Amino acid sequence: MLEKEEITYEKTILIGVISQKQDETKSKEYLDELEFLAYTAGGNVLKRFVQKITSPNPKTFLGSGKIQEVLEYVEQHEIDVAIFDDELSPGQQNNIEKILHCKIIDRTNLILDIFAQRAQTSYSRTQVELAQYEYLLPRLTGMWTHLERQRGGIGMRGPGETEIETDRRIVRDRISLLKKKLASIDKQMAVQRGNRGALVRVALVGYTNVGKSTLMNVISKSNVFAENKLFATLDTTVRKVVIGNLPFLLSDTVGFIRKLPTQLVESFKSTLDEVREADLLLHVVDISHPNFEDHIASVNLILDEITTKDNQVEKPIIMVFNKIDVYKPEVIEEDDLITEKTKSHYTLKEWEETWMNKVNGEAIFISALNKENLDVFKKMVYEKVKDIHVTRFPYNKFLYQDYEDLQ
Ligand SMILES: Nc1nc2c(ncn2[C@@H]2O[C@H](COP(=O)(O)OP(=O)(O)OP(=O)(O)O)[C@@H](O)[C@H]2O)c(=O)[nH]1
Ligand SMILES: [Mg+2]
Repeated sequence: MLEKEEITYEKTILIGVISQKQDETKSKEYLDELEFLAYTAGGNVLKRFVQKITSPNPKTFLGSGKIQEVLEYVEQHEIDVAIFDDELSPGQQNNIEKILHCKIIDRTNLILDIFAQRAQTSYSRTQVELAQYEYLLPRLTGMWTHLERQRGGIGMRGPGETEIETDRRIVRDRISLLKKKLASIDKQMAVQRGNRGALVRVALVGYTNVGKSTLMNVISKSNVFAENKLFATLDTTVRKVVIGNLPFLLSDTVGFIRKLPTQLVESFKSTLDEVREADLLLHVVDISHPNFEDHIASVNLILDEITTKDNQVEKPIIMVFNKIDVYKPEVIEEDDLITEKTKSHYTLKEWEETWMNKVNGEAIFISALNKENLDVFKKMVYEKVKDIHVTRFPYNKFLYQDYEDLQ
């Protein structure tokens, strides 16, 4: 009931808003991302609806005229699912469903659905299931028929409220069971992490689809699943990597996204422990993406959320700008005196200078796919890891030369 096994493309529409916080360009960017998410989940997007609003209608989110327009389209084209970019309250979701008679999904729901499709191991399945139940719990009012099949009709008699209460209890029981199951796996994982000894730990982090797994594969000769869809990776992979003669552990983990559902951050806590406990973070960025600066901000927000909780000292971070092979700035013709230069016209060199200054030189521009600049990247990682390594094994200091002397 909670997960879809195979992808059958469903007829989909997207619904977004233009508001004071979100102008037309932003709204378009968000819907582009939502469309990519929808596609990853198995949706074929036929149309987008956008409404200018100051505040959403508390009952139906959209205004009554707009929702009528959407309804006509849904009926004409036999739409299966309407996806809202914004979070809907349980009430709104219900009301809209009653009007449109198709599946109503919001962004959180969609992301949870993708995670459910992608979860391979019993560990990530448990994490996703927990997040799904936590999303479901406040939405149970009026949704009790949802659980009807599972219960095989027993307890279906009596007034609705009682049934909702029963459902709530079933869901709460399930949540506490899943939490217990996770806690026991977490313990095992913590032991495993402990067994890895004092090797320096490096974690790849970044927005989804930026090339973390691809980079992991090229520098560790491993074979992590990478593809051009969102959230290809859910489970963490850890590999021992040796650069020169210096060994360290490199982990590849789940990608981040704008407004990552809090339920997921919560239930993926131990997957994210890898990030929390890392000595060095490699923050991978897809510089060819028009919104890469927003992506950096979203990632930093999530990193703050998962790392500052334990009052940790700030970790060293290297900003890794990937996909330089497909980066193309917009060009202003020489005789064009009107177009103003914006960031979209920056050359790679200009971006490099900007970022080198912003992060004290801890930035590097590469292509993981074409293996461009990887040697400089390795040198940078080597030097950083070495600095951390020798604080941990001071007697080893003489072992590690400068990267150049190793060649
Ligand atoms: N052009 C180009 N494409 C790249 C580069 N690095 C990765 N890609 C492509 O980008 C897509 C996503 O790569 P992944 O390695 O799966 O990205 P990820 O960050 O692990 O993504 P998630 O696990 O989904 O969060 C794949 O289609 C890769 O082939 C690069 O340097 N240049
Ligand atoms: Mg990946």
